[in-house]
Amino acid sequence: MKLQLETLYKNRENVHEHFLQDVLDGLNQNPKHLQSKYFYDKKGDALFQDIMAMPEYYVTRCEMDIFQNKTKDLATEILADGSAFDLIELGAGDASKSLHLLKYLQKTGAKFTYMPIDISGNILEVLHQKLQSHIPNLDIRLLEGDYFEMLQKASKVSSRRKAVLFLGSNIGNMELSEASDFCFELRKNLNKNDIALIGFDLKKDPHTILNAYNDPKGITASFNLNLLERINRELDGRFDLDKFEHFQNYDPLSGACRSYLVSLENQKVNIGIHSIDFKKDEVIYMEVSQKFSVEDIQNLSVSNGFKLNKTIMDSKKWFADAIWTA
Ligand code: AVJ
Repeated sequence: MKLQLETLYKNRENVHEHFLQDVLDGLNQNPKHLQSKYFYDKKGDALFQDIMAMPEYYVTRCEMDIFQNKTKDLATEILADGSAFDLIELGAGDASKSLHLLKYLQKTGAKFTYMPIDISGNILEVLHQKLQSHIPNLDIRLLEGDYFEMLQKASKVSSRRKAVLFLGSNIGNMELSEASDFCFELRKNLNKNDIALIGFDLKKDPHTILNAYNDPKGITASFNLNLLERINRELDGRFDLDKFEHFQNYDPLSGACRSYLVSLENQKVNIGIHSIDFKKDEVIYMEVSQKFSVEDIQNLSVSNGFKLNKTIMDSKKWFADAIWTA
């Protein structure tokens, strides 16, 4: 296996500075806000694994159903005219879904390089090990960093046709306007006939959705609270975790499923030399997990210059992988 690790973050100091600045900016806003991209440190990665194993969290299983049972449909779209290509995965994580696609593509004899991009170097290491044992002859190039910076990097090192995967309803973690901006930016980074394959969690029974983010064991709560712990660990924060409580909400009209941490009392929290005031019942808005209708998906593609090729759903029709052509 050929392997190269590209990273923007050779300089760890730099990462730390960004994290601190984003945290302070977010907590000085009204309403207070923390960015969910910071959930994924080592402990956050592990907690997300626990979330995916919960019976209530259907999202991963539904998309897995597509990747296991509709692999051929996915591959046909990606192989397109049969020319060599780069298969770029944004936010690859442990790539447990794409593994099925990679194996299938490998078997067809297709000529391609797999380029997983993830913000977590830690998870890329795990992924590297896994790919080595599962698909020995896979051409792979790991890219650690932000999506578009790494997408541009990918374009610099190769001029082949691109197929970009953005799975797992990761697009749902953006506000709708941000998701649209993201699609526009993605389109700008692609050439005509390149492909985007994007995973969307679909609007469905509101109870089913709320339960997936409001589990009785409190795993999702720990996942949220871990960001405060991370601030304590990495930024010399003094959050008392017992003084914040997870609150989840799903609005079936907008499709927004949002998580918050509620301050249980008036309190002042120090972060290094800085200090932030919280009123009792004041919330920190943590994350949106946006749900889409098939029509929402169509609008998103067309309004950002893509052609909607095909939408592939799981057997329950709870999740959709949309394939767009630039
Ligand atoms: C990683 C974005 C797919 O929003 O469903 C799971 C993250 N947050 N439970 C999602 C998450 C709380 C997850 N994604």
